[in-house]
Amino acid sequence: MKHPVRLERQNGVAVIAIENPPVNALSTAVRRGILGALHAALSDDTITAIVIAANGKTFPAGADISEFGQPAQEPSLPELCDLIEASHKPVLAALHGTVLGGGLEVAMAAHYRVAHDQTQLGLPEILLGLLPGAGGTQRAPRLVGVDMALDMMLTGKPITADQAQRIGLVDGLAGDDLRDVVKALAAETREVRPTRDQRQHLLDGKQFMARIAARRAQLRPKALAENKIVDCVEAALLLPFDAGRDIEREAFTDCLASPVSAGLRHSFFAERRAPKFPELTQTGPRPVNSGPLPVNAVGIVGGGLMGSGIAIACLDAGLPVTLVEQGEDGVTKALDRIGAHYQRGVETGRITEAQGSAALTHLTLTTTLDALNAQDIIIEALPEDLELKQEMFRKLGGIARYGAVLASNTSYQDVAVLQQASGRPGDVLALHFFAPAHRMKLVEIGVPRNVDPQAVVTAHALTKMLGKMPVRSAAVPGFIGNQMLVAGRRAADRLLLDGATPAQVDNALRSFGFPMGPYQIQDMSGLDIGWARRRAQPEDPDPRYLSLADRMCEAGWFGQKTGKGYYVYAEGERHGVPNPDMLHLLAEERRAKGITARKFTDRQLRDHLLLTWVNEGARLVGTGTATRPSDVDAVMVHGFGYPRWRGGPMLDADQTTPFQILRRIEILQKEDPSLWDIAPLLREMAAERGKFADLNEA
Ligand code: 3H9
Repeated sequence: MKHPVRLERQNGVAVIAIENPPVNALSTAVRRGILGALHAALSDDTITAIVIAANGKTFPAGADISEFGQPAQEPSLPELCDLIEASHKPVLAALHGTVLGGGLEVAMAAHYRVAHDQTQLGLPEILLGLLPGAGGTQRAPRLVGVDMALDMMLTGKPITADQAQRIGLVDGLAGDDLRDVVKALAAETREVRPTRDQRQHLLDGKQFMARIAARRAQLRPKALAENKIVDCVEAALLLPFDAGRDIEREAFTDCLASPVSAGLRHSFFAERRAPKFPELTQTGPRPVNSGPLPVNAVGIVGGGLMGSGIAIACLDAGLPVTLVEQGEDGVTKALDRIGAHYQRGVETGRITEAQGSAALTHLTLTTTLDALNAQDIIIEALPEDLELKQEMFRKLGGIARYGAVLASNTSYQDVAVLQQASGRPGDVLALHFFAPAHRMKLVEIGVPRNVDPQAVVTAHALTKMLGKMPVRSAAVPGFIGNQMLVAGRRAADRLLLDGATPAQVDNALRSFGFPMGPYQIQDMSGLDIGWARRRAQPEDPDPRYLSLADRMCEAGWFGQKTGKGYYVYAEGERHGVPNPDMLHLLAEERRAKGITARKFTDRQLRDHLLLTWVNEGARLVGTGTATRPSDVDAVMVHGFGYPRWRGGPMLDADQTTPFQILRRIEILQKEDPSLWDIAPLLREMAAERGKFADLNEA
């Protein structure tokens, strides 16, 4: 492997150049390289000053997150930063790109900092449930003052180079000649300026403590990293530098060991792993008719909620959209819906009037399907009716240009049927947007057998252009997300049958960190949707099938839209109180099935659902529907509000161990055999004492 740090000497200046793509993370090899280069520069009498710089797109964007949790390797980043600061020769940092976390801590340990004018600088450790652990909590307040230091650490938001210069975080700015500018400056610099000795922001102790007290009062007592950050910054004032840094070290270790950090770090990598489709290593996107991008024009069929949302996502990305609706009425409704979205944006100040109008100029609404003869990709967003969709794919197969990708936004129809209907199976796949499509990041790409990999890469490229997170799923009905959802709902219904109430289940999941419970969500999206689907399918023969939702729909209770569902809603209210008539129906159904209601604790309810998701996730990975366990987690987090800081059910399974999970499911299986069909992969994992994480990189 190429050495990730090089030392160059020129005119008495030593340049320590870091090269560890993609983001120059401060891995063990990089830290060792910097240390070696530093020693060499310090012991070379011809060298009067040292520059730390990086090749590639950025100065280090932080410590190497993938090394966290592994045994610590020398030199640690805090030690390295201390050595840089203690250098008897001036050290200057040449900053560009995204100077984040440990990268900024290295820069703050240097004596002088010059940044390219487009640099972003930040301390985003909090987004990983951590705090700056390489002296950042001690050096930042000394350089920029208590308020700015706390802002950067508690929000994790980067600041611009201009701002950094204004607040004194960097000493100067440069353009593309950054490296030369810093080298020239270094050649003239003789004085060292350790940050630890800077005291101007610590002089007014009373004011400093008042700011600390104010911030502390705003924090939730349980927010570990946030509270530790404030403690450490307080220590920067009250204690000598080394003592403050020791406190920081301990706090960092505590945060690193916390489940919240484990969950957030897992999510960080899961989100970056999910878009890695095998097709991307095989081929590129389809050739386009004209235009510089992999997708230059989009067609959409159907302007309902989903179609309009997808159109908005495309328009926001600057893509021309041709949307086909049935009849003038359909066109008007779609235009109203999309127009209202931009109008709201203008009213709330999210966009300017000019931006709203500009987006709409890229929209063509028509009733003529033939208008879709030149687009690079056509997305069908019709109601979930297989015959309707089949008919549409038959037509699109004849209309779409040669090489166009035909995508269905179906949630649970069989894509193979649509492939066949189109007469061009290699062009057809599913693009399953989550609602509202213009806001939700997640898009499942349902990849059917015998689709052309180029079509998959084109669909993937579109999702990236829209700023979405694509997750690959085999094109089986329900993909990953809806299969997880259905499994969870079925398990939740069993809990109702056995004695829980919808409000109890909802509360249990909310206290776990979900924004809403499953029954609240069903009330919000409309109970009639699931009802229509169930009626189109053969009846569930399971004697323990809960027909409560069907009975409610028969009574005309569709949730919020009818004011009554699992909850009853006062006019215009989104929060309801449990529907007593629903509870009555539930009690009746239990009686009819001879079930005596029992009591559940929140924890039992939650565990039951978690075990269900793990089992279903293992099944989806085992059958190849999901590429890897962390994709299941990414879908749960970004599709269904599973708390991101918990990582997802598959991480949870690893933390509990698959072996323990299996034991617990086996106990539940004895009580309710028809609910639990144990996934073979879970059994394998348990037998091998393995972890799902082992499959993530495979
Ligand atoms: C820290 O520094 C702790 C210290 O205070 C104390 C230590 C004692 N490590 O996001 P992208 C990989 S905590 C390892 O797609 P972009 C990423 O996985 C750290 N890997 O690109 C991906 O890999 P792959 C504080 C990292 O251009 C590739 O780089 N720093 C790291 O959209 C490209 O990433 C942070 O929290 C890392 N630190 O965005 C910054 N960072 O290609 C975290 C990235 O195999 N990083 N990777 O999938 C970011 O915010 C964004 O990656 C960044 C680039 C803005 C830098």
